[in-house]
Amino acid sequence: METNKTFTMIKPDAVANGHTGAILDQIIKAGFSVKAMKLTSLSTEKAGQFYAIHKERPFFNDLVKFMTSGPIVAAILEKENAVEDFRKLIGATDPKKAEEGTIRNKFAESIEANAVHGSDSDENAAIEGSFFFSAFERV
Ligand code: 3AN
Repeated sequence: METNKTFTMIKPDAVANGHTGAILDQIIKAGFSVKAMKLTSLSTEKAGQFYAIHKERPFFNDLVKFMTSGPIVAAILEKENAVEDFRKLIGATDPKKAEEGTIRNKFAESIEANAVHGSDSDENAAIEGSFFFSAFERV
């Protein structure tokens, strides 16, 4: 299992509010390199699959609705200790609890519209990355 890659999405709130450039700048300045990236959008089916782990949670339907409400940017990022370092860079799920200077502290609107996703384990980083990108993708 690779420990040097993570997966992120810049969520519909942050893309719609024009924060894509500033968020990518903060990610790159923190030492991550972008290995793959695309501007895309999630279908209801795909968003449901991506967040299947939260299926029984009361916020699941709203989360799927939010994640399909507009374009997102999906990316695979590389850095030593990527998963843990990226979770530190984005801050807590609830932006009110996110540390000063973290991406969610600066750009998130609410616990749901919280600007960015970051994988929570090496295993999920690999699963989530392959959800959006294939290893030998070429145009
Ligand atoms: P994280 O994205 O910090 O790993 P998770 O995996 O617990 O957080 O939750 C996935 C997503 O579900 C969050 N990014 C957020 O958009 C949404 N979410 C989590 N908890 C809540 C909640 N209590 N109310 C509304 N949305 C939530």
